[in-house]
Amino acid sequence: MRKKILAMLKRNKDFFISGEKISYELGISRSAVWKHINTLREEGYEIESMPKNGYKLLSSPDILTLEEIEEYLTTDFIGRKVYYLDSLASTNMKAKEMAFNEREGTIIIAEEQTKGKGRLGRNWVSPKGKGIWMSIILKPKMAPSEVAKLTLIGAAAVNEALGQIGIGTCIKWPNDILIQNKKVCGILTEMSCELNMINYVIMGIGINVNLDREDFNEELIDKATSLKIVTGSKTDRKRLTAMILNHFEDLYIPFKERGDISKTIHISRENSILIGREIRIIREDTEYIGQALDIDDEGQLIVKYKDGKVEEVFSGEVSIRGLKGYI
Ligand code: BTX
Repeated sequence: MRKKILAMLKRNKDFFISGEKISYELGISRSAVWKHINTLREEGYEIESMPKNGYKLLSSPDILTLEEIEEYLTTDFIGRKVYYLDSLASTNMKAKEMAFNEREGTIIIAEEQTKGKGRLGRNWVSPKGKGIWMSIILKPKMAPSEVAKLTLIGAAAVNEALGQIGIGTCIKWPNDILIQNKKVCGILTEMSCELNMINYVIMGIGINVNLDREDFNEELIDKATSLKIVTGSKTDRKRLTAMILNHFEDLYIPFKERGDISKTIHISRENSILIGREIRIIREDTEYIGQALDIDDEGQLIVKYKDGKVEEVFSGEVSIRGLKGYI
């Protein structure tokens, strides 16, 4: 019922809607309407009430529920079901617990993560209410070896969404988005599979939206940034969340249906921070130095080593760093 009242208020945004009308249309008493209005106020919705005119929605809280993001969503199935939680250890961990019973496209979003995960057991700083910390459950029917390409789709989607709101970014193949050489977004793709079949894939996306410098510790401040630090103002997390999901679905559908990843590869190449640069490739404990030449049509990084040998590097197996510290 709370949902229906909120939907009515949103439909009539900027106008008063009488308590009588709400109670009549939803078949509940005026006092029940009042109770729900108060619950909404406790959640942060600013609702004006006037004895003769009824209720008017003045503003909505900065939260990432489906109700808040759906007005910007243009997707068919990505993000059409949202689990929104105040705090979680990690949205990827939660998504893995739920994935078997959830349909493709369901997302888990948390306002904070207390044990946010990066790749290879690293951590991901995820303070409350300031970022977009979300995981998308995917169930593509393809060989497990294809999954690395999904990370590129995630990165391309974030790059496109940020471009749409006027923020230029670079993609550090395969899973980071950088602004001014600092990491603003990381992607962690995890999967459960049989020999030839994927059970599910979890695409975890973490974006530093409205984090302040103080949110990063000393170690991170030189290599991490946020949209707020870069632009000097707050970014609307709801709209950005929806835009990422919109772009993700646009890039994911051709890949899932026809194996077509060409648009993603184009975006990855055009915005690559690595192509043309000297890089360090870290494979297990060994470091190699080479030059990133290109990203091929399969999404692999083509590297030329000092001895002239050219190799295609598969994303799952390496970490990449700039020659002079972090890129
Ligand atoms: P990564 O292993 O490439 O990056 C992790 C490294 O990045 C850390 O070791 C640290 O140096 C640095 N780092 C930690 N937190 C931040 C931050 N907020 N901003 C910039 N740099 C940071 C990247 O792994 C993949 C991250 C995925 C995060 C999402 S959030 C939603 C989902 N749930 C979950 O637990 N993880 C994913």
